[in-house]
Amino acid sequence: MIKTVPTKPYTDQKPGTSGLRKKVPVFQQEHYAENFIQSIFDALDGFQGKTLVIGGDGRFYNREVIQKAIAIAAGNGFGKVMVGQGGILSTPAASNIIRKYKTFGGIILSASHNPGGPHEDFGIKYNAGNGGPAPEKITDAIFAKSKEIKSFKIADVGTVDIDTIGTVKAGDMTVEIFDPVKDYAELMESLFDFDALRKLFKSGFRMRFDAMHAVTGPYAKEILEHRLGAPNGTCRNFTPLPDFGGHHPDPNLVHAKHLYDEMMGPDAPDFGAASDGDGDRNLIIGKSIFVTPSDSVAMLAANASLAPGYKDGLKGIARSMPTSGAADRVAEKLGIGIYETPTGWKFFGNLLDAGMATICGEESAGTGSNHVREKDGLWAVLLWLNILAARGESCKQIVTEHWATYGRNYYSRHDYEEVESDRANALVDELRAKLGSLPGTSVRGLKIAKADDFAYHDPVDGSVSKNQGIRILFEGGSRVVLRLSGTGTSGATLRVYIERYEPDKARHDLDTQEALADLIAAADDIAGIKSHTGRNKPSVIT
Ligand code: VG1
Ligand code: CO
Repeated sequence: MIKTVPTKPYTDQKPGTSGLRKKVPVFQQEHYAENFIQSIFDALDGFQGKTLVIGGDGRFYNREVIQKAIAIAAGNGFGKVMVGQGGILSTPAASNIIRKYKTFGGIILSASHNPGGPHEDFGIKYNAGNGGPAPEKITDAIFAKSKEIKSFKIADVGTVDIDTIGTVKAGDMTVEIFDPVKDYAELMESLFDFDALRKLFKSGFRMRFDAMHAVTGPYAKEILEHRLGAPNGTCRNFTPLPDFGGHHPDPNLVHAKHLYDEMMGPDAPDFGAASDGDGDRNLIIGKSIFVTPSDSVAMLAANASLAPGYKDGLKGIARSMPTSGAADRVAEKLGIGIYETPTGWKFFGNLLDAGMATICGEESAGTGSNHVREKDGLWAVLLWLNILAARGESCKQIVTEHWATYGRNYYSRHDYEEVESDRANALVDELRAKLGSLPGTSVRGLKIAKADDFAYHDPVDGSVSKNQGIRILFEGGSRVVLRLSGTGTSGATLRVYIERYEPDKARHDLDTQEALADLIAAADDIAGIKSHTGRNKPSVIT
């Protein structure tokens, strides 16, 4: 029943910030997906007879690749695969299943916040036995295998019914189709005070959750409306669609502008939230206040002990380097460790496994904790709700009080999307070359204290990851960070992160772009953003 099929390597299967992402037509090339899945297995050992979790965010091509993954897993000798019903499994739910059932690892099919459809994006990533994204050592090995692959092993198992819960055989391998929501909902129930949340909704608290036609819909519907009693209609766009209704399932102020507008409107609900394609990101908007993701990490960490799952406090906080320093001030006050990692959740795994960090976060709307090894959109929403219920205050009160206590980190990210790769690389190369000469010079009245290319020394395994983003640090603590995205699928995306700390309470209600205007101008003077990209403004401002 097992065939060895000859194949030729593709040269472009290098995993990025979070797995391999390409346009669907690229994935549809002959053996493209098969090659990558076989390369994952070729980079691992010891899985004979073990269990693999498989699921995805429901985007176009999900069901086809799930069938391929099942057949190749059988061909390579896995004993069992666990597949979310309908091929559905959010990224955090997959991480939970891997951990809860102590499986060997998992394959998650998603291009996350990128759009879906026949001409849009698809992705494949591998998560290891701790439930977290494969570390660089493994993704490098997968890429190396993909460049020398000669054949893949596939079992002739026909089309497996992935829509009916139960257990079937695929050749010698067992296939278990399970409810993708149940275990995750139970995990949330173990962390948060569901009684208090039920009371909150009963008291008339109004919430809007926008699943953006992506994978979080079924999870949000079950947890918010069914288990917590939020009124029918609290969740919107909750049916996962292969093309996400033609939208980008990216919960930010551009792609979730309708939610922002509603939350700023006259009859706004008390609390608004949204999640991305694969359910690991969160957008938080209170009634007439937007909470930046960097602030959200800090505020969740400062208040986490109000939720039962964190009542004993936090061991430490970790944030990616471009994320604002708001969380650092919370860690300092709590007297716990703070860790600064490169962009991408894979770098948090060691800190979480070692018990050094409890809460982690990224400026890109990703927050999570040691309950799984991925960022977790709905988890962040539920922790916010638990804090709102416990404090009995509005989101806006909590935010303004936080700023008054810790100061405010004005923060924004400017993205220049689909820039020609050569032009983006030239910008980075030129900037890198002059980093040594920048300290001591002034731009727009701002004195540069330090300029470097961030390198991460993992305190747990000693590994070093270089070139993780260029930092320009000004005297007084303001900074600009520039890096190229590792999740895009056409051209290059330049990300410019801008931050300024404001201790003065009287200056906490400025417009963010105005508060950062001198730094934005300085970034252009230093890096030549407009001239290199040929753009006079960013494609997306968050
Ligand atoms: C982006 C974000 C990063 C996040 C990654 C995956 O990466 O900046 O913080 O971890 O997406 O998120 P990049 O390399 O494009 O900047 V998800 O929700 O798309 O898996
Ligand atoms: Co995501």
